[in-house]
Amino acid sequence: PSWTREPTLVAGKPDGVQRRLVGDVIQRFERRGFRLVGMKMLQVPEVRAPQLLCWYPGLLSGTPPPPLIATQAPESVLAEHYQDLQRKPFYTALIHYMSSGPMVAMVWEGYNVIRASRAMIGHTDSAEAAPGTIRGDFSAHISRNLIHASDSVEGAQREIQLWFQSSELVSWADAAQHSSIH
Ligand code: DGI
Repeated sequence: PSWTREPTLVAGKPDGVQRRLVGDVIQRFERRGFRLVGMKMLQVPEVRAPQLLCWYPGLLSGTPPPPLIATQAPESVLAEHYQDLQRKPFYTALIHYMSSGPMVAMVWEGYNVIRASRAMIGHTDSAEAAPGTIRGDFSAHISRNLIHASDSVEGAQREIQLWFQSSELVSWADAAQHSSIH
């Protein structure tokens, strides 16, 4: 099926907080009619990008270096969050950036919110992100793209469990549906 009601994880990344764009993100999701069921500000303990390139097998043949951060800090929530990217050349810089300042993590629910939020945030690469999307309106570089949103039902479940305790999520109904209004 192409529709779901599963909640999704959306996070204002450190540059989103620094640039005071979190409110705009929240407003876009609220106006779309989605329901905010969890939100918190947090900072992952800072992970420094290594300054020196050490020897590693494959250095001479040009093979990209192994992921230094992932092997050193497997307990890091970011290492788990970006587990699929640990072999990418930009991984270390990505973890460094994500731990460089506070973030705002949110859980949103609503009809097809996972797919809709991907459309709202826009393409990963700012240069490809359509005007009108969050990245297309505010981001100028792929490595500073302001916002995260889960990209699948399985990913959303995994990420919500990773970033939130179940006690931090609040289930609520629209007040207009309450028969007790008087
Ligand atoms: O789900 P997305 O954030 O849209 O994209 P993703 O899960 O493929 O990548 C996670 C983040 O990693 C992305 O938001 C920015 C960063 N990233 C992805 N591809 C590149 C990248 N950063 C750099 N510098 N270069 C890349 O090619």
